[in-house]
Amino acid sequence: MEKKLEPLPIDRDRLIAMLERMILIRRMEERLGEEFKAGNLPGGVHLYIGEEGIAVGVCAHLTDSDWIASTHRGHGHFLAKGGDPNAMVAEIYGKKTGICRGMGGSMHVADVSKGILGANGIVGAGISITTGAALAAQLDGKGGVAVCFFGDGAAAQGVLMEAINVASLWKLPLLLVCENNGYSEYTPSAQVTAGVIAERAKPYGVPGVIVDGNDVIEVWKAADTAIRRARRGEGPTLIEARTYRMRGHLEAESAFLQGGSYRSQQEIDQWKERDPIDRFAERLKAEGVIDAEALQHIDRRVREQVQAAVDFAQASELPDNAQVFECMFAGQRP
Ligand SMILES: Cc1ncc(C[n+]2csc(CCOP(=O)(O)OP(=O)(O)O)c2C)c(N)n1
Ligand SMILES: [Mg+2]
Repeated sequence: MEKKLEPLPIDRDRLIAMLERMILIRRMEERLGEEFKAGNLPGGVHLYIGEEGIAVGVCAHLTDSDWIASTHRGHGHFLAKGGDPNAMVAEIYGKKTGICRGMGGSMHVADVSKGILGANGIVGAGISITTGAALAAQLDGKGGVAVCFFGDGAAAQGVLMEAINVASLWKLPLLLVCENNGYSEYTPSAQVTAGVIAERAKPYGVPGVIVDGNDVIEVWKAADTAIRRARRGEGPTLIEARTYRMRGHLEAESAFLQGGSYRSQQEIDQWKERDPIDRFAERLKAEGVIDAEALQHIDRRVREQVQAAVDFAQASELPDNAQVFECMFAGQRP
C-alpha cells in the first residue's frame, strides 16, 4: 500500500523559499566547481552539493540574532543563513569586496551581522565557538540560540563531549547538527566512528536524534523541536543528519588520490536517487505547491543571481598589500 504523505507543516511561501534557497546553494556550488576547474579561484573549495537540505531545514528557523558556526564545507550554511552571495563569491575569489575583505577565502566566509560566525578550517572548532555563543545568548536573555554544523569526522573530536557536558549542565540554547555524510576526507566513517553519533548525547541527558538529512522536511521538523526546546531554556539537542556528499572531499581530489578510489560509482549513483532537491521539488509538485513553470522561474532567478555574484567577484579588485594586517588583530597592531 502506498504510504500516505503527512500534511506539510510549513506554509506555501516558506516552502517555496526553502526550495529556492536549496537550488541557490546547488547552482552556486556547481558554478564554483567550474570556476575552480577553470583556474579562476586562488584556493580550493569543499562543495556541499547533496547536503543542502540540512542547512536550509535548520536555518529556516533562525533569525539574524541567532548564531551559526560552520565547517570547511561552509558555503551552504552561509547562504542558508541569509549571507550575501556576492560578498561570499568575492571572498572566495580573494577580492577586496569579499565578506572578509578577501583576507579569509572559502573556509572563512563569515558575517557577524547575520549571526554567521564563519566557516572554519579546523575540524570541530565550531563546536566550542557555538557553545560560547550559546552561553552569550543565554546571558542576553532574548531567546537566541546557537547552532553548530559539523561533520561525522568532527564528531570524533573530544570537544564534542566537552560541549555536550557543559551545555547540558548549564542548559545552553545550543543545537549540534552532525552532517554525517559517511566520510572524513577519504576514510569511511565505519573505520573511525564507533557506535552511533546521535547516541553520544544520551549519557549527558541530552536528546539525540537521527534524521534523513536528504529530506528537508524531516530536518526542519527535528530542528523545530530542538530549537523550541533551546529557546524555552531546556538545553541542547544533538541531531545526526544522515546524508552524502555528491562531490569529492574537495574539488580536484583526484590529484590527491593519485589514481586510487575510496568509494564506488554505484554508491554515488544510489545516493543520486535520493537527491534532496529533486525529492523536495517532487513533493511540492505532488502537493500542488509548485508546478513545472514555477520551478523554471526559480531556476532562472537563481542562475541570474549566481551569474551576478561571479561577475561582481571577477570585476572586483584584489586587496592592497597594506591590507595584510587588517582583520588579524582586534586592537593595536604589534
Ligand atoms: C583539527 C583538524 N584535523 C584534521 C584536519 C584535516 N581535515 C580537513 S577536513 C577533514 C575531514 C572532516 O570530515 P567531516 O568532519 O566528516 O566533514 P566532511 O568533510 O565530511 O564534511 C579532515 C580530517 C583539519 N582540518 N583539522
Ligand atoms: Mg563527513
